Amino acid sequence: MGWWQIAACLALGLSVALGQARAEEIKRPNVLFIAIDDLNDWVSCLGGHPQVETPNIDRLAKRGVLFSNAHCQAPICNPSRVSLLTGVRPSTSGVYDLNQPLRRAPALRGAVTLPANFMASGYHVLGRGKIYHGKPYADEWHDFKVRPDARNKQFRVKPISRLPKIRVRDFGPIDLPEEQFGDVINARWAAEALKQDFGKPFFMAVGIRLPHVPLYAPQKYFERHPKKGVMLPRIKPDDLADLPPAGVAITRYMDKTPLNHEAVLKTESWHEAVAAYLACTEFVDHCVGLMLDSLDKSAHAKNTLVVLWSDHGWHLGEKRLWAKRSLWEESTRVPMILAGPGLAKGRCGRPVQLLDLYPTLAELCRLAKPPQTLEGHSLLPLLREPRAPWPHPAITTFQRNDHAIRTERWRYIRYANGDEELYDHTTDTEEWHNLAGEMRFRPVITKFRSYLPKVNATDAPTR
Ligand SMILES: [Ca+2]
Ligand SMILES: [Ca+2]
Repeated sequence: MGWWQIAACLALGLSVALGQARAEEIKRPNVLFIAIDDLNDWVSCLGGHPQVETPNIDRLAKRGVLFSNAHCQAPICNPSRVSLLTGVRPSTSGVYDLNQPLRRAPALRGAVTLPANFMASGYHVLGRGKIYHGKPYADEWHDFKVRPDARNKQFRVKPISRLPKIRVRDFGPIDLPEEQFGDVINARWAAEALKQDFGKPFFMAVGIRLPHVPLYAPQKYFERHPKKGVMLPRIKPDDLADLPPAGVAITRYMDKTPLNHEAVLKTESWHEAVAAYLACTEFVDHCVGLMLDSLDKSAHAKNTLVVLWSDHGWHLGEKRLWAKRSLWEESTRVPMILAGPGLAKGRCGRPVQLLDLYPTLAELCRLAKPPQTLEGHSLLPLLREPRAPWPHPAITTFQRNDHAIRTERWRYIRYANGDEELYDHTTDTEEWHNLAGEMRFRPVITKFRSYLPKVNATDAPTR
């Protein structure tokens, strides 16, 4: 038995006792925790793209708090999810990239993850799909599978797009009934599971894989977006001219992969790629709807907190980038909604972080205090009053010592080599005009430098 299991057993024993005592005080809410992979702000309630229609995510937003200025802590799957699930920043854990498992990071030794904490705090903990990047830790769940129970056939498709043939970066409609898509299979599993009585509160996590590439969805979702009518994101032709060298370097990282901007232009695939992202996002919204419909009809309808989030955003040609791995708004801004009993309804523009979810759920569900320091802030003040004061910025870290700081007005970026960028969102929501070189903004930059994380941990071990 390793240190982790021993710690988990001790925590479990302790908090089972605590949990039983508390259960008698007041009923704790169930949690339906919906994780979406690579979904940027192209959902209708966030206004990121004028043609997208996401009625189910919108109706969830209407019955809770929609955080319209929410940001990931790392613009890549694994470090974003590790940060959310431990409540620890990438710059503290040293988990910056894909192949750094949570349990190999010395700074996370003994950390109790969010699902482990729910289990130790007396919840029934179950899930499907992608919650962690890679396999979940079996000892944190009563019932979990990454892969759908039924066989899904979407992974047998030959590449469709005109880009160099590689399935993992591909996009297009595939002629399969929706029942054979993994996300539908998992959403239907959740819809069924929500009909059950677990005899105690539950934490149910459902990870939806789309709109992660390959961007495959049933034909009917593509029919809504014929490529000729699709609107491309707005681009400033000389947008890169005012970037410092470290920023320019980031705009080149996709060049050696099949889905790069030159290849998209050369094969005239931009419209189709945007259409595919829109189609897949609307298909994701359909999956969210399957779960919400079932929840609404279930006995849990009035006592379930729904948390919806995406692990980071996605570029579709802005700053000639495809995918993520940048410190600009396209990569860091994420949909984040909390709706449930006793929470306010409204839109909140305060800068908040996925990192804030652990302390928020810990407070709302009265979880055990974990051994690690939670570096986010409970959102409860904003869940009660979305316009409440909020002094904290949102901080995103990309690799070691590259950080972005987002407030309501500004985005400040500082790379490890000292290069800086500054954008004023009151006049420049596209982040086209880098103001870092202008003398009049020196005081703003000086203030933002003081917000930078003080620790920049060395890289955690790889697998
Ligand atoms: Ca992702
Ligand atoms: Ca620019």
